[in-house]
Amino acid sequence: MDLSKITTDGKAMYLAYDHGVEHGPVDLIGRSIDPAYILDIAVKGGYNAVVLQKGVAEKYYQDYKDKISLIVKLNGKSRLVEGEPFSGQVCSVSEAVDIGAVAVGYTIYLGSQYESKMLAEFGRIEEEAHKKGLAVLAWVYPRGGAVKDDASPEITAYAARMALEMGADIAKIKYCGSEECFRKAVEAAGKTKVVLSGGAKTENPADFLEVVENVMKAGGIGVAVGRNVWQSEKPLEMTEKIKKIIFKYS
Ligand code: FBP
Repeated sequence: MDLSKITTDGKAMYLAYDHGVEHGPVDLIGRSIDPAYILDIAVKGGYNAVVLQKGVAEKYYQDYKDKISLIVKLNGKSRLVEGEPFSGQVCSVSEAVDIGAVAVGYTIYLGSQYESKMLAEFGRIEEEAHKKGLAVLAWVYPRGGAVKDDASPEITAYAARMALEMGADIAKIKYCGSEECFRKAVEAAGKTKVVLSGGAKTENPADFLEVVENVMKAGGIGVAVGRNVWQSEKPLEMTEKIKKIIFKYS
């Protein structure tokens, strides 16, 4: 799969903004409630792509379509539902193409009681997206009653491997605490590239930058970051710092 529309020199920096679905407006502090604010950061910051749900993409992306690539997230769930996590498809691949997407994303909750439904749905999406020439990103998050430690080295490598086995071009996984642990996940992902899923904003920005550094040293190709950038008072400064780390590994 040609990833040139969503990478630079094999490296990737994505601005994730699907939190309105996953977490609700509580995350969208201050100006970040406005999708145009985020799209401006994505363009000015030189991100490889922005990640949006279809509604925001339909209403806001058209003004930016010549300036930045779009990854449409095809499934989603709110944080309000209790019990085993399931995130069902809410947007088709064709709809994503019509909105202007060059890639699609889908979350698989590895270990959930509903894992098989998500894997089956992901499989259909992956087939159609690849036939249409779109790259496929798998958010693989270990979650549910069967998952005792969602950041253990073993489960993180399992998440990365699942992305490879399912045909994803890029695995978006959480940090497992060290460069060494992340390297094992990157190894497990084989030819599937690995990006870091940012996580909650750290109190000290340097802590997040250290994670990015470790991810790159471990062989990751970059980050899909949300809150650590757009919840920052200086999102473009933060972007520059992240970019410097990622692209020094080119
Ligand atoms: P952040 O960098 O803000 O963590 O964004 C990454 C992301 O995967 C988003 O795409 C998604 O909305 C959110 O995290 C989901 O996080 P979780 O399911 O862990 O609450």
